[in-house]
This record gives sequence, C-alpha cells and structure tokens, in this order.
Amino acid sequence: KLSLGLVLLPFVPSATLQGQGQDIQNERPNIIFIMSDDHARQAMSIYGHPIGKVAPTPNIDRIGHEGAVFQNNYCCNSISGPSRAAILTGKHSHKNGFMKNWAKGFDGAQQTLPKILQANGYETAIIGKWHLISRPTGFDHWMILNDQGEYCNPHFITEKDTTRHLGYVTDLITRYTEEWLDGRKDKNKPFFLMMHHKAVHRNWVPAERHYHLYEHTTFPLPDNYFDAYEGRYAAQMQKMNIYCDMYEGHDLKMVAGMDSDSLLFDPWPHAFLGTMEPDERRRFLDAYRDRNNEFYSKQRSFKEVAEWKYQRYLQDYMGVVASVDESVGEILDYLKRTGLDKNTIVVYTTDQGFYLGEHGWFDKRFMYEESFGMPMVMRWPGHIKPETQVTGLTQNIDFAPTFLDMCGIEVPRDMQGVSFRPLVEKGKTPRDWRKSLYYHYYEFPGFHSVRAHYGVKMERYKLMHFYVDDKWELYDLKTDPTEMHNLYGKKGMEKVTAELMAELERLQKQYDVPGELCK
Ligand code: SGN
Ligand code: CA
Repeated sequence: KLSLGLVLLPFVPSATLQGQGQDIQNERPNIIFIMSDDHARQAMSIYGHPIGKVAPTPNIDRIGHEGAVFQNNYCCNSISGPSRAAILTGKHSHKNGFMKNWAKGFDGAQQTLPKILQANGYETAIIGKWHLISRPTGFDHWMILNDQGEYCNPHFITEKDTTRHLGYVTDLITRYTEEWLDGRKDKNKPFFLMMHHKAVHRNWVPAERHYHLYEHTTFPLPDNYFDAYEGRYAAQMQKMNIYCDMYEGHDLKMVAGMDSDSLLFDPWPHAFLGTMEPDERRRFLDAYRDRNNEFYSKQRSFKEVAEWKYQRYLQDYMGVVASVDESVGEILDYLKRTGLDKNTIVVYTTDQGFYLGEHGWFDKRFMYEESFGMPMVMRWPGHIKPETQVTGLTQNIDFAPTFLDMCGIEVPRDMQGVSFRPLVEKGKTPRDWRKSLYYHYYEFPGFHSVRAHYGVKMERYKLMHFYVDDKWELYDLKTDPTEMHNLYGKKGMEKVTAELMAELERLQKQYDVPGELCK
C-alpha cells in the first residue's frame, strides 16, 4: 500500500552553528548521495587503516574532514540489492521485500525516499548502479547500469533504451552526473541525486590511466590471512577465499604462461575482456605482461602464491578505488565552482563493507565487522562541524529518515530507521540513542556459500545465529576485534549470552521479523 508522507511542511531549520551558513539556513538543502560498491573502510585513508595509508583517498577524506566521519555505521544485510532497498525504504529486508540479490524485483510501488522527496518539491535523479531488477520509481531522471554493469564501455538503461557507451564506467557516471546537474529544469527546486558507482565491485578492472598505479606497491597482509576457521562452522563452509576461490583469469588477471595472451579461468569473458575494443584489450594485456611474466619466472610454494594473489588483488582493487576518489574530487570541485557547495549535503558511502584479505577473504555477506560495517562521510556546511566523529550505532535503514529530517519533511511512522541528524549536528550521541543493531542475511544457497544468519551487535559483544545449521557464535569485540575466537558456550559467558539473546529477541519483535524467516 502506498502511504506517502505527502504533507508539505514549512522548513524549520535546526539550531545552526554560529557565524556559518547565513542566508542558506532557510533554504532546503540539496542532497548528493554518492555510493560506491564494495568499498571497504580499510581502503579509505580517513579511517586510518594500514591499507588506506599505503593508497590514500584524499578526496573522499575531504568530505569527512569538512564534515563528519561515521565510526560505527552498519548495514542490515550485507549485500548489494538488499542494502539499496533498505536505503530507499528505511526498512529492514523482510519489510521492504528485497531480501536476496536475485529472488525477485524490488516492489517499486511501495513508499520510498525519492518518492517522498519528489512529492515535497524535490527534483530527483539516479545515475549508475541500481541492481534491484525492477525499473526505478520516484525519479524524475534515471540512467542505470545493466545489472552489475561493466567496467569498460558499459551499457546504460534509460526510459527509452539500452545503449553501450564508450568509456570507463566511473568516468561516465561522473560525466552524466555533471550533465544532469547542469541541465536541471527548474534551478529553484532543491534536488536529491543518487550517484551510484559500479566500482569497486568484482572483477576490479582499473581505468587505463591507473593500470600501473600500484603495480610496485606492497600492501600489508592481514594477520589472519591464513585463518583456519577453528570453532566457526559457517566460516569453514564459505567459498570466498582469495587463494582457493578467486578466479585466476577473471579476478586476478593471470595468464596461461610466459608471454601468454590467454587468461586463466575466466567464466564470463563477455563481461570483461569482451567489453573492450581490440586496441583496448591489447593495451590491457601489455600493461599486465611484465608482472605476469615475473610470476612465471620462478617456482613458488602454495603460501607464496597465496601471498602473491593478495598483492595482485589489492593492487587492482585500490587502482579501482583511485578512480572513485577522483570522481568524488571532481564532484566536490563542480559544487564549489557552481556555488552549490554551500547548501548541498554530500554523502559518500558504499552498499556494504568488504574483506581485503581478512580471514583470507574477498566478498562480504557475513556479520563480521569488515563486511557488516559501512564506511560513511558526510558534509553539510553550517550544520555539521568540520572533523565531527559520529560514534553512535547507525545503520543504512536510518539514511531515509535522516535525509527527510534534514529536508524538514515528516518521517513516516512505518520507517524502521531513526534520524541520526542530532548525532551529526551536535557531534555527540544522545543518552537515549539505540544500544544495539539487528542484522539478517538471507541469501543461502547462493554465491560464496555463506550460511543465512541473523544477529545482534552491542557496544562490546556480538551474537550471531547461523540458523540453517543451528550454530551460534559470540564475540568480544574489545579483546578480539578480528573475531577469531568464538566464545559461545564457553565458561563464564553465560550472563553475557543471556543478555544478548534477550536483546536479539527484543529486536526481532520490535522490527516484526516473521518466525518462519528465522529457521
Ligand atoms: C557477482 C560477483 C560475486 C558477488 C555478487 C554480489 N561475481 O555475482 O562475487 O558476491 O555479484 O555482489 S562476479 O564475478 O560476477 O562479479 S553485490 O555487491 O552486487 O551484492
Ligand atoms: Ca556490493
């Protein structure tokens, strides 16, 4: 049923920072929501991780330095479509109906953030990855990638047709975003723009100008790269290990031998080399030739190959991040040039976190910190002070209520998220802010064989239930931040376990999770 928050309310500005913002305080803000795909916190230098230090992201960091960095932001279901659906609706997966990437299309007839903004006088647009099967609704303009999209010469779908566009996907999305901003029909209307990159999704093909960027960079190997998954059943059953499951051709760009031009295992050539023009393909293979030859220049043990694969993975992944960071810089410069920067909220986030070798993995899906966590930075001059740290527990279901709140629009009662506007504007967490988060991953059986699970995270502890096999896991994030020691059933943990069980039950009740989805 459609229940739009259609009431057009006068914009009531909140207490503003003294001396900043001036006349813009009375105007409704524009929002540019930049979201990439699979961009891990570890790979954004503002989070201070050793990987980000080796390959910095100065433009994304700029948003955080000028505004807020979210230290405890999480998704509700660590996979693309479901995270996007949660962002659009402000609801958990079981409520918005999009629980798995591939089961069925998003129900575009339901209430969504862009629809509410549109009904309240906003011009709305989405450019880039959509990944919800059904066509977008609630947007005055949309131009989306076909499914996951391609890195080189990608297809874009519009109301009219599907067309292949020559160029690198991140650059094209940036260009079409600026063109839309330039050509807005009514410049007096505030706008809401979703700019969604395909990057940094698998199979990590950098822009040609970045082929050599990290070729000679050595990335720090995570301490638990050779994790044996002791005491963690679901971790033993997954298929997302860099040295066992990555495709050598498709993912790692490895060839058949010295000076070879044929890729090793590449199950979807049409989505990779097949998208390049012949001369582009030649330049790509030539760019990787020396390092591929170097691989064959000596004998390597299994462990050495595993470490070599990690370096190749990170070099390509961070090469792809570089183009996203450039894109963010380009948009920030555009806003400044046009004066739009003063009253535009700019957000940079990604659809979920990702593994960069922790536990030996790539991909996401698990409720462990690396993939459950979502990096996010946000600037809003005059409202968010520079260098604000948001430490309260926030989640992707909160984005829609927060944006509505920031635009002075009433938040519909059936949204499950809560506006975190006070946390960003005041720079501290109110006492009565939530103390726990609910998580639920459904896509099993599916790619990478991660067992379905739900769980609760509190400040210090996390409890997870892999209900298909009825296996529980409990972690103390203070003493074991990399979640290597499952404490479930261990002596002395009875009280903590009971508390978390009760909290989990309370959350499932609060969010109205049907019992049949928990077994
Ligand atoms: C593709 C990837 C998977 C990935 C899913 C979901 N394979 O199928 O590795 O887990 O997407 O990713 S690929 O080689 O075809 O890219 S998601 O981010 O869209 O949820
Ligand atoms: Ca993703």
